[in-house]
Amino acid sequence: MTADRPLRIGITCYPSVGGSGILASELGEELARRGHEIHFISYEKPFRMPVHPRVFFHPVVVNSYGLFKYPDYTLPLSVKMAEVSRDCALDLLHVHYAVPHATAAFLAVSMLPAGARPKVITTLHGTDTTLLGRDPGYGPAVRHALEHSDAITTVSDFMRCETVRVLGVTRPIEVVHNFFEPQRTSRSREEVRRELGVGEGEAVLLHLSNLRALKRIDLLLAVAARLAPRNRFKLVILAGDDFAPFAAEVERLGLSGRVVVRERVEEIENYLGAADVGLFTSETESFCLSILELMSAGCPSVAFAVGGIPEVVASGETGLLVKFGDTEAMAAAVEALLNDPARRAALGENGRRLAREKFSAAVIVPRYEAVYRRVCQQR
Ligand code: GMT
Repeated sequence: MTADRPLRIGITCYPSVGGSGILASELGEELARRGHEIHFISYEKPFRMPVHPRVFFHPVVVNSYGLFKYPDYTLPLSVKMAEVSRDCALDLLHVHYAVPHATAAFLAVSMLPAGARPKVITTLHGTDTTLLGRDPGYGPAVRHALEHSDAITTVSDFMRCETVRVLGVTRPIEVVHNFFEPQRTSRSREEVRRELGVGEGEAVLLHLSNLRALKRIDLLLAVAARLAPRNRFKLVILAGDDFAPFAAEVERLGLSGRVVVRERVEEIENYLGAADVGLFTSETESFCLSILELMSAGCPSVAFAVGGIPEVVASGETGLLVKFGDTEAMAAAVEALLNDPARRAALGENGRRLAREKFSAAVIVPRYEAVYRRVCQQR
């Protein structure tokens, strides 16, 4: 019955700036373009939620009660998931990031009569396994929700192995890498560089992240502080959160004139197009969507070889990877690229090609559709 008709799909993700929410939003947009009906269910509209006649948003309202010290989101989310599933006859709920979305989906399905239950697909994005999975207060609940999902996917082979190792999940976990589809830029490279105050002969090192502790902004700034001469670069940070806590460290390292911050930027393509080298210092990443975003713009990145990053970056071919924590080696790798524009361009072009061939919507979205069709056919 669902062999090729458009599907009605509920998507739940964190709406704040973060790779999993961005991926879920872009997936919703691509699926809507392919004819499916998409229902986002979350406490706010996702950061990059598309505007499309087949895309709908269902807010989850969380009331606060004096009795509770901590407000609960899981129950109102599960009730909304059940309500939307029933009212919109959803075929499936695709939840991004397990905590608490997979548990809420499990509850939602249990609230519905047999025959009106959507299938549940859980996509693991990172710290739902690597951090919360290890937490005795969360791990068993994450494992339980995964064991009851109709399909589990994750964004890298690293994450698949970690999920098996940390949570002991026995169900098959399918690796569906992240994708990125760049939008057209609305400003030229020169205009953006002018806005950023980039001088003649200066290179733009670009970092994009939500600045959480594991992004190791301390190491990012330490690498920038090692680069010589100082007047050859601007470190541009597109921050998904408030950068103020790092201002003192910028000052202490004498980087005040070198670091340019833009917070919660929506049109990232303009900035991607203005970059010369991407710089990433995370201590772990399941994938690192930001590196892929830069690759799509033909810009190579330097990063630590952690987590799933080596699945995204072929070191020496599409970017450069160094051992975690070695800020000296990382600074040397950045300087090598700054000193050799031809190599930079070659790595960038290789990256752009790889992004298109391996990590584009045309390649990845049909893989999600195949998972959907498969679970919808299961009784
Ligand atoms: O798991 C997290 O820490 C949050 C999550 C997010 O929402 O940004 O990040 C993960 O998902 C992204 C999209 O799949 C990946 O590109 C990031 O590498 C991953 N972050 C971590 O693993 C730290």
